[in-house]
Amino acid sequence: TDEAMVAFRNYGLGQFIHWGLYAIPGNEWEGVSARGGAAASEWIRSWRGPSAPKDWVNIYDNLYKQFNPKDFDAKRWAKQAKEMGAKYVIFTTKHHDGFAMWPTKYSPYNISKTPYKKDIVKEVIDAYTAVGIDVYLYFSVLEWNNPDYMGKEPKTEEEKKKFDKFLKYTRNQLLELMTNYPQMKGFWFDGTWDQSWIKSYDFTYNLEKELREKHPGLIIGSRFRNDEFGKRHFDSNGQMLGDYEQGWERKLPGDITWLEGRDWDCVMTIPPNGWGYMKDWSGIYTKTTDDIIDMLTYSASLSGNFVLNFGPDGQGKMHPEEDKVAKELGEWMKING
Ligand code: JFZ
Repeated sequence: TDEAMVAFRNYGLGQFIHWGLYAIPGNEWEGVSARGGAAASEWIRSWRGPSAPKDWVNIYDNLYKQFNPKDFDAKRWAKQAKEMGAKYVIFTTKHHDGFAMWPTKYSPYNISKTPYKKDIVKEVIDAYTAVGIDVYLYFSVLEWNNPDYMGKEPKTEEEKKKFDKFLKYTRNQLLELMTNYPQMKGFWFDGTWDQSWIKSYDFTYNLEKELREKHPGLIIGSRFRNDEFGKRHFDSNGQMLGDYEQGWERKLPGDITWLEGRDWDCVMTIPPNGWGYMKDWSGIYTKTTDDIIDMLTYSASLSGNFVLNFGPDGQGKMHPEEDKVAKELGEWMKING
């Protein structure tokens, strides 16, 4: 609806949170850094090569048995985001590893199976909503550990059956999220770069329609139905996809002709790459609060939302450098926001 879009346009500053099982290793395992093998810490499950621990995928897929964040307090996060001046938050409900941070009925690989047990998505939504911050849900369609997921077009009858099952599963989870958390404002889709997904045009077209019908005012980014990097997203009829362009990731739009008639967001990390928790920030160039303010004001001048990422650790605490930027940015926002 227009009203929801007006709210989106007025956000200016948002917070992204990448939190999941990848927070436990924090881009290293038993003292060995995965930086060479998996550039982004939330991609550590795909750590390969000689530095990777033996049986790594299996170790990773069992990390959920240790997930019990003793310092997690969604209210503290929400307070920090509020003080920073964020008007909306995007929270990872499920990243590429397939682990659900809510107790989904559709997969056993979810938060209820951890020692923590409680519904983290609910805690985040309740805490942020209580302080007046809108909540968007990050959702990766791609799932590395789902046997029904294929990174290619299904060809054989068996593959087609699997793929169909996967599409139904995806639909179920999205409807479940909207039903469980009616306060949610939108989805931030990811992992739709897989060709078989993109080509099942009818499915995504119909699903987007259904999601909108069931949740009036729902905001969906351009990536749901296509994810060609560095391009504006259109469907085969030349129709722009989604409510806003999700194209700019860790970079600001250079070619501003792209922005004509289009709302947009830019999501940004403080380290060069890596969205999940990284223990060791030494030896990398991290953005200063001044860098962030430059990017934020540039985005605002072109009517885009700037979304700053945080990757809490396995216990639920932000990295000290993130705390510092949040505090300094908040001081600036109080005067200039
Ligand atoms: C994706 C994820 O793979 C990553 O882990 C993180 O969650 C990030 C927010 O999104 O990575 C991407 C997706 C799209 C682009 C680049 C990285 N892109 O459009 O350039």
